[in-house]
Amino acid sequence: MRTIGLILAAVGVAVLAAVWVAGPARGGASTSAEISIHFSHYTPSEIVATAGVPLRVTIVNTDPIDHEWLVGDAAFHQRHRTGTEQQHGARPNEVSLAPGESKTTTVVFDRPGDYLYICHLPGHEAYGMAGVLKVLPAS
Ligand SMILES: [Cu+2]
Repeated sequence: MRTIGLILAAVGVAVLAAVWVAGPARGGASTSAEISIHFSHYTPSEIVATAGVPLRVTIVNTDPIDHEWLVGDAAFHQRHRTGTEQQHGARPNEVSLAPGESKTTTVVFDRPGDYLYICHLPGHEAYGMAGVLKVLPAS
């Protein structure tokens, strides 16, 4: 139990640090965020943006294996679950990361809603490699 407590404390510090780096703007929405990938999980697993406002995202892959950061709606993810595209990079909402690699992209969603970000490399989504980009209505 003591070990679990220490792990939870470490996760809490990481989440606080991530929130601080992201710099919440109005209504908890950000215009920039940093997402760390560690042990095939995204931290933070939730980021908030505003509809129509560009969000600059830096994804840091600290793992020694390839990962992806693909963000979009349900239909987008269904296509990628069955897709055969090995490398992404031509579209701002599709990022492939080599081991230890960091990349920055800028995405804009015009419609409010929840857009998942998922790694669709085999087994990664099932392992829990998913998060949500919440897009709030523009005020
Ligand atoms: Cu992955």
